[in-house]
Amino acid sequence: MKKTARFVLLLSLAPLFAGAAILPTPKSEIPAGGSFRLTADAVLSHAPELERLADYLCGYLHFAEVSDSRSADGGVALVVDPSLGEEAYELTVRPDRIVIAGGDSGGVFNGIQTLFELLPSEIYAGRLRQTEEVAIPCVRISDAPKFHYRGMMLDVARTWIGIPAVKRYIDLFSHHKINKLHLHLADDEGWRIEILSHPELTEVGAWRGGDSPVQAVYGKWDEKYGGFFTQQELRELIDYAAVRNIEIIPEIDLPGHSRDIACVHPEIRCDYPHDTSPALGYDYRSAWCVAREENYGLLADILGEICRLFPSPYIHIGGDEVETDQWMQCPDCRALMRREGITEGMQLQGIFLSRVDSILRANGKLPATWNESVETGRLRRDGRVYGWADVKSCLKATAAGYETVVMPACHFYFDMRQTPREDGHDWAAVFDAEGCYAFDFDKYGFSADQQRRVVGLQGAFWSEAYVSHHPETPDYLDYMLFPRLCVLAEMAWSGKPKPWTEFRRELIDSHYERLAGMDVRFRLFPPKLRYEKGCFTATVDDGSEIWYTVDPDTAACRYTAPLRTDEPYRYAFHSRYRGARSPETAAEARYRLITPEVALTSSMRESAKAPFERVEQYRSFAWTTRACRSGDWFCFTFAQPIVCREIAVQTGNRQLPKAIFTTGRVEISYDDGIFEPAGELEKGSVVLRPDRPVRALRVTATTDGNGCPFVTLQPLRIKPER
Ligand code: TNX
Repeated sequence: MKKTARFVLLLSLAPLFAGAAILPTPKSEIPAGGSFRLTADAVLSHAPELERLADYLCGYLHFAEVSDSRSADGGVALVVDPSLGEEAYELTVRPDRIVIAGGDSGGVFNGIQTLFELLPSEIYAGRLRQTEEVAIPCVRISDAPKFHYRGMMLDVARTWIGIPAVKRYIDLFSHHKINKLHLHLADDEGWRIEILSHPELTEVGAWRGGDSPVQAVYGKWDEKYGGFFTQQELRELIDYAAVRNIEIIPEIDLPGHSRDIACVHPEIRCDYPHDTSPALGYDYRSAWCVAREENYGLLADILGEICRLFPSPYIHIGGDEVETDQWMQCPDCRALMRREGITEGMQLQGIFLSRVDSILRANGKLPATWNESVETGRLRRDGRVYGWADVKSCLKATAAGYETVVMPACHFYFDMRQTPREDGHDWAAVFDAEGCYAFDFDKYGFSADQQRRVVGLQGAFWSEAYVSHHPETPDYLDYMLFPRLCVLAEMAWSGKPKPWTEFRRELIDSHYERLAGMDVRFRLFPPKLRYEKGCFTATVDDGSEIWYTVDPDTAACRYTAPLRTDEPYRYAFHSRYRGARSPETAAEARYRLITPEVALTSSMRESAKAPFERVEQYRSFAWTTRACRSGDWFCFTFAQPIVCREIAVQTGNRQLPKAIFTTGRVEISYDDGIFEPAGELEKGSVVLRPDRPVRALRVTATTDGNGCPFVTLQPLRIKPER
């Protein structure tokens, strides 16, 4: 009886892992005959120095015994063989035992991850209890990484991402053999690391909105929003990551992106009479004054503590997107420029960089910086460059001889949206997993010499839009990261040995199951649609379920057969597989917009750079010259009353609730010229479904200020009646 049950179980597990593709692709994989039977009686033996990895493995698999002496038959052995090299490993599954030999402990860790991929995906939740034995087909896998820097950046500054979530991502990244976590710890909207000598940086600067001197920028106006890591928590996090072969590289973004610390320490800004009236008295400037000598004392305190806390040899000091006009208006900076015989803001940034560089070196560390530092001409040869802006910046940094982390936004910024109508930024590109895979050193013309300067690849998630997506739940972040991170891992670990179609197939057939086992709410590729002769057909090639909705706000139904309709714009489709979901997809007709003639008036003045006519002509957004006060308004008046099924009104930026009417009400005037309440703004926008022809539409602010020196307004998005 028992035998039969075991036989059935083996059969049902077999298709899960027999022949499953390993991701990232190993260098060599040689199948052998037979299989190893993993049972609850298995023994784990490990080299004495691998005790912590043995503990780690015991968190996932049950062993009857763990020993740090010689390996025994019928078990798993973890050994170190330095001849294999850094991070490399050999995983041998034989009928009598499994041996994971690593060049170092990182190599053993990587081998363990590959072993996990040979097991049913319950392993990731620690739910694989070998009460029934699991058969692992015999194989010999020899593997080593292409790059020793395989990184992921998380911006915990704009949206606070706390310890439990960061630990979860460390686990998820490490399952993909990612070995660096770049933590963006300070930016305009938040300071996230305790500094013992300056407790005010977190007491005050870790919070924004409400009564904080740091104003909310991305919504959450009244709520005091934030959080920070204590040094003790970070020590534990560094250790947690180290066990998982991940090094944490901290970043404090300097000398720009510093509005938060400048709100706590206003004296670090340039000293000149600055007009704060456009932001209703709020000092929106975000750069450190280069000429103020005391600033370097404060920086020595801050960076000194960071250098002592983090074992990483590099400390990232930012350097991106500095608004140098502040320096140009500062008498002290100008005097410094005269003394130094320089004329450009970038050169001033170079002076700042040199000063911070000296602080780091005095603490035994080297600087890591964004690609702008190459332009300053002051980055020393042993500094590390992170090429973010575009591919060109990576080409330039490597040509200049810098060790470079390649992460151009157009392939590696996972805050970019994945198709045009999904959430996320689009300033660099709109790309999904395939777009990430399209990055190619040869195609972009990196010479052999330049490629030698590449230390590795990195993905990034910037979080200014995340704050408005329920950051308490991981759905949005999971969706933005996966499966793009799987692609990053493939490229950084193995190069790109397969064509996209083959890799995509393996991702779906072998890795979706694992991602679901890790409880990742990842993004599926959307269903393909065909609308022909009044009939909608939807198909997927990943085994997921197809669902559809009719009209907005209706419950989803399971799609089982083609749908007959002559109103295709009413239908939207998506697919689901366990916790994963595809974006919505629909016939173009659903998204068609009309652009009736309209005039825009406002209680606020337009800025010459982005005048109101852009919005009237449905071209792009407009800017005002100051933030709004309660009572400020925009009014759209149509040349003819318009008939439509939907009007979307949006103050602020697209996909990012910044420069909005923090709160506001919307009124519509129909044919009688009287304005009637039609809705309230939420995060600066609202969708209206008027039931009569609309003559005019008015949006009125009900809160003073928005944390910016201006308001932006998007063109109306109007959908035809049908
Ligand atoms: C540019 S990347 C930035 C970030 C933004 C990001 C949004 C970089 C070094 N600077 O401050 O969050 O774009 O994609």
